Amino acid sequence: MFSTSADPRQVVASVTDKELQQIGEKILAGNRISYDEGVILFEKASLPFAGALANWVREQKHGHKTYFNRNFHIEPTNVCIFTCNFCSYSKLYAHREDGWELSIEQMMDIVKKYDGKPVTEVHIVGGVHPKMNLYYFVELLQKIKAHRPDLHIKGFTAVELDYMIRKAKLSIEEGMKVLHDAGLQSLPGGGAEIFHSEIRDQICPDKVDADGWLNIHRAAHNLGMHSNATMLYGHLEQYWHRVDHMERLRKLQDETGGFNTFIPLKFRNGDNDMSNIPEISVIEDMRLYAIARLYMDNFPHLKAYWPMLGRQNAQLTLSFGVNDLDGTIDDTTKIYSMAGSEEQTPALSTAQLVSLIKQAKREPVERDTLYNEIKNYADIDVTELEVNPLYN
Ligand code: V47
Ligand code: SF4
Repeated sequence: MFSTSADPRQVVASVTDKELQQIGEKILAGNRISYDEGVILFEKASLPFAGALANWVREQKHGHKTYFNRNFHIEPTNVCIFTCNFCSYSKLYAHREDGWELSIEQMMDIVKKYDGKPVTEVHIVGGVHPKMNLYYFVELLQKIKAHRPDLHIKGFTAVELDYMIRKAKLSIEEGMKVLHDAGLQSLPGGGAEIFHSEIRDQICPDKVDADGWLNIHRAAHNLGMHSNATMLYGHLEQYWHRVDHMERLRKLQDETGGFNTFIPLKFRNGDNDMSNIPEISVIEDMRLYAIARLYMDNFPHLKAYWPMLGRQNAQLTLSFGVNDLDGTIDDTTKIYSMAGSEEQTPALSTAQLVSLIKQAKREPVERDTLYNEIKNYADIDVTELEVNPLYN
């Protein structure tokens, strides 16, 4: 139905660099590329080369399907005991009067705002508040589930989980079980940043380390939960740090199979302690998405988070391996607007998301958190959606 790309066989056959040609042939034969080959791709692959291959892989896996969901976020607090240098969002506990701290009742009011609306997921992520403990969130999870049992709860980064579980003096396995029993169904991918200590020690020295992050996701997968994984790129890291990060995730995925989606997050430099670092170019963004699609062969999905990239660049990623654009969000997150994203009030109606995907000549499919298909919009006229209040 749709096609945007060059024939990858021709692109590989005509490349003059022998190393790149061998890597391209390996990918076209369906074989996994190595760590060294990942680094070579970052060092040498042009955007058309990486893009043609990534688009081919994407179409092998998903055809033209591009997934999104109908979701909203709850950000319980932006008060945080940690001091990640890239964070534009958090306030230290000593300055908590400049931030927000939502009570269970206030968070339930947000959930109730969506009564009767066809959202399928609530995404709960915030700062690490020293007074919001595991049992506070157990109560929140139980209340959300009692109010709306069909709403899938995807919540808490490994950073928040590590702190609340350790503070409750439970093992990671015990803590995850308590939260799962209370209604937590999936984990978002945040807090991964860059795993390698050479970079992690410079950008977020005090929060959970790579092994801690991976252990929490392993424990969730062992309980039958699914999760996502992010990578914060485009700051101090070198190419090999990115490949090292992806390699650790790929290994865990080989072991558990519990990851749904890999989400590269572009570093935005607005109003944080790393504002002196320039943001990288859109060409480098697209190369990164393409190479991530080629490297993360056991991750079913690659997501571009549109509130962070902006709508137009998110559309562009659909030609470079991406097959998921997250959700409608409904202006319920502040993390990226505070870091300088173009999207100051991130909200898209279903009709807007569908037409954004159609403009990129892809097939919009609404999914739930676990990628069960809810509705395929390929043959639905966008103007029909615009007049139906259920899609606005
Ligand atoms: O871990 C913070 C990132 C993450 C900045 O799993 C920044 O579906 C760029 O994890 N520039 C939290 N990024 C958000 C997150 C997430 C978002 C959307 C979907 C999912 C999912 C997960 O936000 C943090 C950090 O990597 N972040 N500050 C910044 N200045
Ligand atoms: Fe806290 Fe998360 Fe910001 Fe780090 S990125 S300071 S853990 S809110």
